[in-house]
Amino acid sequence: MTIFDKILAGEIPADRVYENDDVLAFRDINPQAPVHVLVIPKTRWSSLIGLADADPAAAGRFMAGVAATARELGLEESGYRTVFNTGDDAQQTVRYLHAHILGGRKMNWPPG
Ligand code: DGP
Repeated sequence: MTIFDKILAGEIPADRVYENDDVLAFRDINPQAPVHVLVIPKTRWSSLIGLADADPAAAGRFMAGVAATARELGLEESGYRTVFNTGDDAQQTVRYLHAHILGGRKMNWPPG
């Protein structure tokens, strides 16, 4: 059980910005950009690695939910960055698959 399981279950509060049948999106508690939202699938995977064996349709609905969240946030015109941290080297801290959506400022490349 991770903190994101608890947010999805409504057991702990989060600043929810978008939800559909497949995903829940809420603001990151430690924002790295003016807009920093996390999108989680309602079906649990620990990381992107889990998607390798997932039903491609379910994986696709998750990605569509990420894009729909960015649209809901009004980021389509300016653009935005999506990040998936996977495992130790990427410093994934919450072992529940989540996409970071970052926007509202010019991003740097390469990322750290
Ligand atoms: P990472 O696993 O490194 O991809 O990032 C996890 C993110 O989750 C991190 O940016 C901070 C955020 N986070 C951790 N705990 C909470 C929480 O309880 N509520 C919210 N809204 N965000 C959280």
